[in-house]
Order: sequence, then structure tokens, then C-alpha cells
Amino acid sequence: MIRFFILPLLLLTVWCGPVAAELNIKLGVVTKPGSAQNIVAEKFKELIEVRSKGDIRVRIYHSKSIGNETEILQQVQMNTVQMAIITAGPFDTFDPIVRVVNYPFLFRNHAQADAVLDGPLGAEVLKSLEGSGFKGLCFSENGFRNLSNNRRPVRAPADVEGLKIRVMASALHKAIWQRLGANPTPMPWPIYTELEQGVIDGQENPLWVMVEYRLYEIQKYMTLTRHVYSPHISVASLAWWYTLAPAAQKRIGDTITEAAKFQRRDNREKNAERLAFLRKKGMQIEAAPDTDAFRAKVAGLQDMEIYQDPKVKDLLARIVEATR
Ligand code: EAX
Repeated sequence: MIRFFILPLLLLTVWCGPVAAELNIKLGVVTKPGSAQNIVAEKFKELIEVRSKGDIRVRIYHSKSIGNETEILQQVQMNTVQMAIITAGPFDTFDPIVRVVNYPFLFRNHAQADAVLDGPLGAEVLKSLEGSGFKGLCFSENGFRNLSNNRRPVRAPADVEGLKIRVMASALHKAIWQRLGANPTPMPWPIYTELEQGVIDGQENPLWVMVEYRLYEIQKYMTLTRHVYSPHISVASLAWWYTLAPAAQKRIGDTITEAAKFQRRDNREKNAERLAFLRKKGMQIEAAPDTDAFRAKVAGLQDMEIYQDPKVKDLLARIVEATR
């Protein structure tokens, strides 16, 4: 008797088991919902879950629930987290190649940034990350970074003198603010409390950060310095990537790129509105700083030690040429 029941049961398990070839992706961002990184992450999740009919599932870990950006990247290296969307700055300690995309006053506008980053030069940056265990997938954006502080209006580099400015974990960002005469302090994101308590006078980030993290509550002055165009890089764990079938790799790569492009458009569309909002909240905004003076102060930065790796130096030279 029993045999008759067991056979169909066995067949059932055989049929049902492997059909659900589910891929579960843990994706990390440091920021909270509403942030630039989260918009990429949520778009990616939405698109890929629908298109794979649930075969690929994405769980987003955000709001520092699995650590700061450096710590998330370490988990991606170990494949305990499969994907992440991380500001280019903190990649600096893993691969100095990112110093080329964070070079000050490199890109004049968004179109130029997109052309370089989505083209062969950007592809070289992504490829280089494989040396540190990351599969570089695409660039989304934080945007152009602006200085804010709570001490005084800043129009020219002389006004920056002695300000304590929080910077990302990046040798380049530290060097930039040293050159500008500030007192840069590397610190992981977020930094609201440190600003509020006056441990630091200021910080630098794109407009969306001022709004989403409510920095207008505790920072009186902002200067549209646009000193660095700050991308995020979407990465996958290389150890995990190698285990995927080519079709899955392609689907993930294409979908995250689509999400990144969606986010860049979305971010840019909202900037005018954000600026108006920050003004309304009482921030004093210097919209026409002496950019030439800032640029002159950081000129020659490519001759510093941080650019001496031949591969980095060579790629920087070619990107500078492409953006002339
Ligand atoms: O993405 O650390 C930083 O300044 C980043 O730009 C911030 O996490 C927002």
C-alpha cells in the first residue's frame, strides 16, 4: 500500500523542488529611504522581482543597519552581502582608481559626467574594482557636492580657513580640504549629531542630502561650490558573481543600470525645488562663489602622492583630456 503513496509524493518533491531556483540578494546601502542610493536600490528591486517573476528576490538593508559604507563593502568582499550601492568616496581605501572620478572640478556638467562614466573610461574604473573583490556594475549619482557650515558665509577659499569640515573616508577628499585651508576630519555617514554638537563646523554633500537629512536645521550657510561630482558605484560580490549563470548576470547588470539611469534623472529634476526649499528654511546660500579661486587652490593635486600609482595617474590623464 505504502509504495503507491510514496512514489507520487517523491515525484512531487522532485518536480517542485528545483523549479523554484530562487536567487536571494542581500543589497546594502548606508542611507535611509528617500536617499539617492535607496532610490536606485528600490527601483532595482521592483524591476527585477517583477521581470524574473519572483525568481530573483532582493532584500534591501538600509539606514546603517549593516554598518557604514566601508563596512558594507567589506561584507560584499566576503559575500555575506551580495550587492551594494556605495558613494565613490569610501572606495578610495579599497582601490585608489576611484580618485580619478572624484577629482575636483573634473566634470563641468551632468552630460559630461554621464558621457565619461557610461563610456570606456568609466568601464576601466569598474573593471579595476575586480582587484578588490567587487564586480563593478554601473554609476548612479549623489551629484555635485556643495559646502555647508555653521560659522560664516563662504564665497572664496579664504573664508574656508580653519573650518572643521567632515569628509568621507577618502585620502583625496582630505587632501582637497587641506589644500583649501580647512581642517578636514574623516568620519563615516551619517553626521547630524556631530554637526549639531559642533564637533565639526561643516560638511560637503549634494542638495538632496541637505534636504533628506535635514541639515538645514543645523547648518546656516551653504555655498554652491560643486567642487566634486560624486557618483555612487553599484557593485556585486565578485565571489558571488562567479557562481551566477550568464543569463542571471546579464539580467542583474542590465536592471541595475536601468535603475541607476532612472535615479540620475530623478535626482537632477528635483534640484531646483530643493534649493528653493532650503532657502525657505532660512539657509543663507552663496550661489555664485569664486569658483576660479577654489579651482586654482586645488590645481596640481594630480602631482600628489595619492595619484602616483601609474594606473591611476594614467587614467586620470586620459579623463582630464576627455573633459577638456
Ligand atoms: O550619500 O558620506 C557622504 O558624505 C555621502 O555622500 C553620504 O552618505 C550621502
